[in-house]
Amino acid sequence: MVTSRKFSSDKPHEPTRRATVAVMPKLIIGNKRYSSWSIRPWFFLKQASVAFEEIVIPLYQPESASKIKAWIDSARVPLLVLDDGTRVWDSLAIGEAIAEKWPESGAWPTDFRLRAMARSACAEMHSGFSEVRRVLTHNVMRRYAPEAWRKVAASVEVERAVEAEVERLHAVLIALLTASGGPFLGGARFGYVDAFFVPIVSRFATYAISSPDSVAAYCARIEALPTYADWRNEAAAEPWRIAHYEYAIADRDTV
Ligand SMILES: N[C@@H](CCC(=O)N[C@@H](CS)C(=O)NCC(=O)O)C(=O)O
Repeated sequence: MVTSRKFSSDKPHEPTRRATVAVMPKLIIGNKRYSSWSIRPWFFLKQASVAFEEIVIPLYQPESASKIKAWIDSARVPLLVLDDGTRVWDSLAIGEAIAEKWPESGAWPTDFRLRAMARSACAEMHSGFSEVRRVLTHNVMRRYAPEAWRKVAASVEVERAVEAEVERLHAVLIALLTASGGPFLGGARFGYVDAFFVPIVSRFATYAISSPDSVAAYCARIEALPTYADWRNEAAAEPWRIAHYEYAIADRDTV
């Protein structure tokens, strides 16, 4: 089902698009290949079949910040612009706005305890895991050999820090799957918490991180979603390549 219309525009007030502005929310995002924060609301809205207009602003270019600032002073994506013009920035706040605006989307579990866990997991993801984010740079198209990431960790201390964060990620995912009974983190429906962990699923695939069986099965479930394939296909079609996110690790890079 087609749920979004795509524009690569950096002109928030272009008159010819006003008709669409009135009826559809807009999601302003960065490159699908690299922008892990952007993909969270994009993935959830797609899964929930909420129609939106998608505007991609290529990141890591001299004019990126000013292009985003034309939309929002934070100069960060993602940004959700609702049909009444309300602007919601930051992936976590966007999840809350989606839950309020589209209650039928099932953004959060209906059960209070599971909802609290889902929100806590998103908050922990949002404020933590800095070494995973820094060392295991996000690129949905790359595939490295197992353990190759250690070559970019630069020190044993950094390797240990990444390992500890990966262990914590495994524990969070197992706790949610156990409490909810799966198949998704909050239970039967794909929720915002699943979308929030999609970039972790992607990083585990990119760096061939080995996971406990239940986590590996969950990752396979997410990777099998048509939305995941759409994301990768659209990322592959993007023209922009940023060296910092495209490095080869010696001759073991399998891409
Ligand atoms: N805490 C923010 C982080 C957003 C963020 O850092 N986005 C990056 C892209 S993934 C960005 O907009 N960078 C702008 C730039 O590099 O110019 C969120 O959760 O939305």
